[in-house]
Amino acid sequence: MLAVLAGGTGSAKLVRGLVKTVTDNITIIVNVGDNIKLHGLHICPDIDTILYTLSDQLNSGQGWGIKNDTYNFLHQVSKYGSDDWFKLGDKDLALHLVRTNLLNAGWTLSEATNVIAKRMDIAQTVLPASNDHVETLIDTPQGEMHLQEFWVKLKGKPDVIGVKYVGSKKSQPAPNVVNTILEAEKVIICPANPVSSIGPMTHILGIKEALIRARDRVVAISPIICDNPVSGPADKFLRSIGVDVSPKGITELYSSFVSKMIIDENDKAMITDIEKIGVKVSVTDIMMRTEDDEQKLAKFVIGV
Ligand code: FO1
Repeated sequence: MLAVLAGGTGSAKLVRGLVKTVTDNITIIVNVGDNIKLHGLHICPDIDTILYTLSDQLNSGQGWGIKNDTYNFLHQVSKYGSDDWFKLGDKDLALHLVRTNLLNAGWTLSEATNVIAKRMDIAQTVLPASNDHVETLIDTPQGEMHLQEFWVKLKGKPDVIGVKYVGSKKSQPAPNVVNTILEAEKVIICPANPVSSIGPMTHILGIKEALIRARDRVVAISPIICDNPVSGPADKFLRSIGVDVSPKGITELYSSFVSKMIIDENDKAMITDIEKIGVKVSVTDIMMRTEDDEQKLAKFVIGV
């Protein structure tokens, strides 16, 4: 069994590559720090991106939401004065509604995710990192705000002073998260935002400890090429926590629980420097532009 630690868009590409070329025997442990309650609905963007990818419903161009969706609900609620900055499609809404009803009926997020994945005919296992409330807050000169407010509503424009994982210290890993990490042949950390996708998971008591115990089998793919994030605001977040925006900085951040790092060809001059940290480095083209790239990277990850 392969274990994969995933955020949203970038992670979903690698997950799709792994499923298409390597194995269906994958358990994907997904970030919950992005989750947000809007219009009374529990929305789990990273879990949903993974579910839509595995059920072939993802709007791949966008990297989130359902393909060919419409936005009638959103237009209508905005007429009545509700917020419409978070683009919830009509088809996407169905998932949030079903999940919210299950949670309101007393189901845990893992149980709700599991039943929804089955109803989508997904063969792989999708586990929320935690069933408890973990929320990523971004500290800016305008004050603290939810990650989605920073990224979607304010388009990632405010300066970032710091990042907080509210609830992480009181949270437990969801059932099967720790044993999945401990029992997997390989644990893959996707090229996801290290601060807002991987960070909320490694700050949950028990997850980092399990990764440290599994370190020899843990491999990460750098989310940074040269000094640029592959996507999203990773650079602002990393600077705010004092981490260098480079594959070397990511390796330093991950080195207690990662024994192998995959970096891009453009960064091969850094190999010796990174290996001094005590992490083995492999080099390939890590940019996933096409499904072919996703599959090539997936095969490479399995081979290191
Ligand atoms: N990202 C955006 O940039 N704009 C949106 O309006 C937006 C809506 C949205 C709705 C449902 C969903 O599951 C994801 C959505 N995302 C949107 C993606 C999301 O904000 C982030 O990219 C992830 O949370 C980061 O992994």
